[in-house]
Amino acid sequence: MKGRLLKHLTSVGLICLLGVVLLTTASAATSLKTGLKVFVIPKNLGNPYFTTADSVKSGGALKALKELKESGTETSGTQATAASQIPAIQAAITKGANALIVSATDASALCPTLKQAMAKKIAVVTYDSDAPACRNVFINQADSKAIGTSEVDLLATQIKKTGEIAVVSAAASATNQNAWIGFMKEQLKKYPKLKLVSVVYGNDDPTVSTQVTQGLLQQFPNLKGIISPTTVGIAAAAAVLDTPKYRGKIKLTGLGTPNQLRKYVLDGTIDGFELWNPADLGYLAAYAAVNVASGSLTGKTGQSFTAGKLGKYKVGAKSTVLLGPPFVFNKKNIAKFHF
Ligand code: RAM
Repeated sequence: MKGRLLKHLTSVGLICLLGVVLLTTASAATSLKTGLKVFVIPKNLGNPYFTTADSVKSGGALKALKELKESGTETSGTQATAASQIPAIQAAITKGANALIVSATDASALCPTLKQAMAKKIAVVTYDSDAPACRNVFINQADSKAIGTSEVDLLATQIKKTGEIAVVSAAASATNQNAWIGFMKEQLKKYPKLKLVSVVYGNDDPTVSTQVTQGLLQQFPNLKGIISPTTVGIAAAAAVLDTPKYRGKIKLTGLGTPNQLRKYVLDGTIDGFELWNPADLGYLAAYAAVNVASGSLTGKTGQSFTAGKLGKYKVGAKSTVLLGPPFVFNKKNIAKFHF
């Protein structure tokens, strides 16, 4: 008798549990709208970093949008400039976008257009490079201070804390690079024998980045190190330094992708560089954008949301969500990474 009752109670319990599970899954799924038109707008098209951040194949933003049953489109200009990017944002608004996921080439130049979008109740999420005054939420790849500080520390160790150094950046208007360079300058105060002699801008364009790197080598014959906090810049600078004259003599570090820099790490042009997982950044941004467009996220500090396979994230200060810490790639680990 007791045994039967127990069996009965267990099955009732199981049925209840199943009900609860079904209910929670249903409510989690129905709280997000489907069929939304979401436009992913990187700084520029054709930059492998953004291809990884955005594409279905790598598991980036468009993959997340597919999972959520939204209609996702990647669009931008071919150059990493506001003039090239703004028409793509405007076109997305005209096409009836419900959400925009934007890496800002120039926060102040983009703001009027992004504000127009927000006035139309379009969710605006920035990722990678912020436009703080004109978006709902910013998905930050890594703590800006940690990026700036660690880049300086990496180079300082490589050149024994002494000598002239320079920065090869992206566009002069880029919010992300400018924030990182600001923290680099702070950190340099700890190294009195390191002298930052120049910051040059390659505009996330391979040709311009090559030219400005060559210019640095001519102008500063005693240069000991370069930091390039842009995947386009560091790849171009590495190609310039990959000759017997400079290889290993002028140290290069910064932010790059393993696929673009593998060769230079293996041949000794680069000792170590940093990045995060760009695909995870895009994926997280897409979940945030759909949550904002569905009304379940406003960007208030302390709110949280679930980003599919990445799990739960909390909104921090200034409506910012942090992906995680940067990661250092070197000869020992680069073989494991394929993006
Ligand atoms: C380039 C872009 C991007 C930046 C990376 C590190 O691809 O400038 O905005 O985050 O480098």
